[in-house]
Amino acid sequence: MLSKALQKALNDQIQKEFYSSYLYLSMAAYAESMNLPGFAHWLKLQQQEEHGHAMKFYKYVNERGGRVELQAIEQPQAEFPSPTAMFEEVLKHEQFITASINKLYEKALKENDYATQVMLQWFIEEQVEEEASASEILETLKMAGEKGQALLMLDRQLARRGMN
Ligand code: OFO
Repeated sequence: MLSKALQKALNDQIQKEFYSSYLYLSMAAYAESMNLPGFAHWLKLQQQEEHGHAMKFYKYVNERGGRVELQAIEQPQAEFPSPTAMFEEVLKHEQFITASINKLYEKALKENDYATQVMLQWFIEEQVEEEASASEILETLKMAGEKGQALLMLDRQLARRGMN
């Protein structure tokens, strides 16, 4: 059985994952408005992944006999100064999520909740990937600049992302 404190922390994390999903869909909408279909495609897949993260926590809380309580999701940012600025936000957000997962893990350690520690290991690994892919795109954007050919090529590259 999950402790009340851990159940609350997991419900908070479900909210953060749904917010991530909502934020990336908002970023996809921005990309569509900028005529960058490859960016939009990448962000929509990311949005689906985030939904999957939320549902992984949802399933886990239920499996442990806990109670899922969904929380309000705030309005995500809709406009960005540029695609680079948007990817700076992606990276910042992923770093925020990593910190949040780490805090959850610390809580599970303190409570000697081994099952939650094992479940969170998947997320700890996932966050390494999430930060790496955001920072790779951000670095490319910074190097290539945001004009013409280079941006178009990056957009084409992002269009090829498959579901991982
Ligand atoms: Fe982007 O990893 Fe979940 O939130």
